[in-house]
Amino acid sequence: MPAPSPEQSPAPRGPVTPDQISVVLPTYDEAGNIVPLMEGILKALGAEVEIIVVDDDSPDGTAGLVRQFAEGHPQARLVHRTTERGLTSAIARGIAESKRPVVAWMDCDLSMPPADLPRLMKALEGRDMVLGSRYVPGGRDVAHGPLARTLSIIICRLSRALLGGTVLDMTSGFMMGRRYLLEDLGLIGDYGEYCIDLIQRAQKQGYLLAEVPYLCQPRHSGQSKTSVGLGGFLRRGPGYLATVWRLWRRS
Ligand SMILES: Nc1nc2c(ncn2[C@@H]2O[C@H](COP(=O)(O)OP(=O)(O)O)[C@@H](O)[C@H]2O)c(=O)[nH]1
Ligand SMILES: [Mg+2]
Repeated sequence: MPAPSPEQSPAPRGPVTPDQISVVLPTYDEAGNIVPLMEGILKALGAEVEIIVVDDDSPDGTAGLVRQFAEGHPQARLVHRTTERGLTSAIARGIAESKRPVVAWMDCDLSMPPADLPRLMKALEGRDMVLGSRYVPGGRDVAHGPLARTLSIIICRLSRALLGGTVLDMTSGFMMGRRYLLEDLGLIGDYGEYCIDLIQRAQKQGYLLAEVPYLCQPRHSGQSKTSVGLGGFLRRGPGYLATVWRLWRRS
């Protein structure tokens, strides 16, 4: 389905307010991060926002902390999965659980500052999807070492060179999109690959995207689920390259 023209659906790209937004938080073992993150989201966007945590039965008790938090904060709710595992499917589940016209999602290790959400919300006016970017002017990655940063930049540059489009941070994962786009395109692929795939298909369909610079911080507490550096690249790299190849072949 081509991108909606302004006449077709009411205010498809109108200004966005927190009561229109659900923030989806995919968690696996984020007990040391999830409460400060939820507090940061409520501080940044106010009490009207909705928070949906999708936890895959984390052994560190993340789910229990969310339940406790939700008792005092009705904006927050937990989706506790015990038979499914995976970042992309957790985000897709959160989008399906939300009933609001705008859905945001972000990593839950405090590498993506909740204080930047209002800037994404502002940038969504006149657009269909926005993403936090490490690679536009003003953006930076201080979370990963030089090798991981270089490998990430290579993947992003290669994606853009082969797939076209204007987006620099093709593996952002810090996103805010309108429901019609998310329902039209859906999420395909594991881990960060879904991001390359979603951005490429959205641009190809004529949806309007924008990047908002942010400073990607080191993980606050707990372990990375992808392991950085060469190990992470060898584990995740082939999947990214296969996704770029698949999209390129189809483009
Ligand atoms: N629900 C769910 N979340 C996951 C899973 N794997 C990773 N995550 C979450 O995905 C986000 C990114 O993971 P992270 O370990 O920070 O990846 P890195 O930044 O690439 O090192 C974090 O919020 C994780 O808790 C999973 O299997 N299920
Ligand atoms: Mg991380």
